[in-house]
Amino acid sequence: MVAFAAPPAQSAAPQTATAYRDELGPDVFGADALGVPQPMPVEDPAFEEGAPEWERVADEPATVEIRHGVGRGDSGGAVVTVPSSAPVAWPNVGQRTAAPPARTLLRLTAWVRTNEVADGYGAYLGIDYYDATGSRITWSQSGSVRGTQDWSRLELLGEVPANTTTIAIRLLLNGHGQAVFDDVTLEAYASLDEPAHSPHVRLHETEDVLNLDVEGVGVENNVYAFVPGVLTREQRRTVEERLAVLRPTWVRVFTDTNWWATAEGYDFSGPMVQALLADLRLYDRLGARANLVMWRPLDWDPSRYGEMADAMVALLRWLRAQGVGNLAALTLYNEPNGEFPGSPSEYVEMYQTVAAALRQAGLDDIELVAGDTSQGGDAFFDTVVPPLRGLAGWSSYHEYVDYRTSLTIPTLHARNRVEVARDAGLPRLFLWESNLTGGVGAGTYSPGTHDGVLLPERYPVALKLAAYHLQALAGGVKGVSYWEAFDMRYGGPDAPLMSFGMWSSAEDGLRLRPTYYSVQLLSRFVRPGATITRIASVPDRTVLAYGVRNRDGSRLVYVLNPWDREVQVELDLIGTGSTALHYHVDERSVTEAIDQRRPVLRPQPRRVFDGQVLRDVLPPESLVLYRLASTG
Ligand SMILES: [Ca+2]
Repeated sequence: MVAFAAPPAQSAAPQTATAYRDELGPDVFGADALGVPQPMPVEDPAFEEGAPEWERVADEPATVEIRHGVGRGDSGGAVVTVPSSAPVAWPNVGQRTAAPPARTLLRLTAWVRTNEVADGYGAYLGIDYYDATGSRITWSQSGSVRGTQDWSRLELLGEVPANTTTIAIRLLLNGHGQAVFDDVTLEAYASLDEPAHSPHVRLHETEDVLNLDVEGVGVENNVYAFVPGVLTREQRRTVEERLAVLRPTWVRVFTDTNWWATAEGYDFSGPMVQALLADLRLYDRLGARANLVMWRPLDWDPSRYGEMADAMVALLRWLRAQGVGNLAALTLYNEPNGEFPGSPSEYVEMYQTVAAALRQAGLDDIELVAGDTSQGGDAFFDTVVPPLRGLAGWSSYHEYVDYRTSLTIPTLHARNRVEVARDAGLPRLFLWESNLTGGVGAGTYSPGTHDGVLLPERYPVALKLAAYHLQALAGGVKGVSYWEAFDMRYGGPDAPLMSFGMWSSAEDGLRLRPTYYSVQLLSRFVRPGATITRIASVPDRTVLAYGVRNRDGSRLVYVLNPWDREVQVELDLIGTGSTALHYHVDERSVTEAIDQRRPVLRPQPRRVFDGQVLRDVLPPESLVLYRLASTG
């Protein structure tokens, strides 16, 4: 994440909580497709008239002007200028309009050109949602553009929350510099059907393939936890035992060239490289492939790309010489849209240099991961991923979802990234960092709290994250990864505690959290090479249900009930499966496992069912897994 992300953009007005319900219920349902849009009216969308409907929002010395000659093709445009003496805020040009019904999906697009935009989120689009009293309920925002870039198109998808009476579209500059906007469009799609509880649901397994050859579920791991002395022997054993239960298919690990590249040459004997070695050996034993992230490279300069490539090759060779067998991917820069100091073309050049060095060293079985952008990094992703076709093996992005909002936009965003990656010729897209966030005090190191409880300690958060991961995989993302395995400090004992973990820190007794069990139910059983299949549901949008076929022939069915009431299901299966091993997470079973400090979820008694129809009752707010076996 998170640790290194661009500052999140927000608007100045405070937000009320009226849009938010429980994180479960209808809010776990995403969307498969957008449908056909209808244009919504925008006055003077090309800034040719300076229409009074455009509000100009800026505090001096920042300015907002609509004028001729600055837009596309010398037409009119809107210019937001923030001199370096001005505070970084949210100056914008905006327009209000009556809101369409709740759950309507909106698409706002505009073109933007930037000049030396720095020190903030950048130039971007937003939609504010207001209730009848004029209070802002919440907002949606697009990705952003920073630096100096010629005309590019920004796009925002938003979902109208309940109780919205007015919306305002906004073209903003958060940072210093200048942004020019032009050619605004606003469209509304038909509202989605409201999900609803039904006491009885009929499910039919189909042969429809939703995603082929998926990689499964990975975790992020912090090398600092493996520095000698940070964990006791016993704690280390506990960590290993829990990771073994999770069986992550991938691990993503940060590295810093300062750990081994010194003025005198490479030195692999330092504590951080030794910790990296211990960490990678552990995951290697667990069968997880490793994605190394060159997180903090040498002092950055394009003239030193060769030196950077040599340092990475030296590390990879040394790790292999130590018997580390799971090195499979390499990412250059975490969240480069916020962290990479150069231009997109310099980023591409860096990948070209490192790709050539890997090839020359015979290390090109280690695949490069391109993109790896944080929220708001779509414009960067769209610029740098296509030129890396043929050089990188993977594309990647990160997403942290507000725990209170519906999954509609995040699931559509996953589908949008899948499409872009496919068009760019890098169709293997990994959601490399993901979690829910947005609690009180959320930020770089914490997802925040709700009613004083850290989000990953909340059972509803665990279930909603599983809903998100299932739908991202069904939407075409090849793998998802959880940020991050357990609470750890980045650095020494006084460094900040990263508290997104599936269990708490060593100093807090390594207490297990509900997310550990929901992640486990996916990571243990969805294996590399799996196919995700569609399960048809009548009625639709009462439960989430997906089929999984693993390469070894094992078949799984996941059904998620987000309601606070039971749902009876009748599941029509293909073929003649006749028994099912059956696991579930619900609040009771998870609380019991945590109280007993028991890392493994126990299966329920094996169910024998009559012919092809499995009948069951889903507990309230539960995720149920059926592992099917043929007896015939
Ligand atoms: Ca114009």
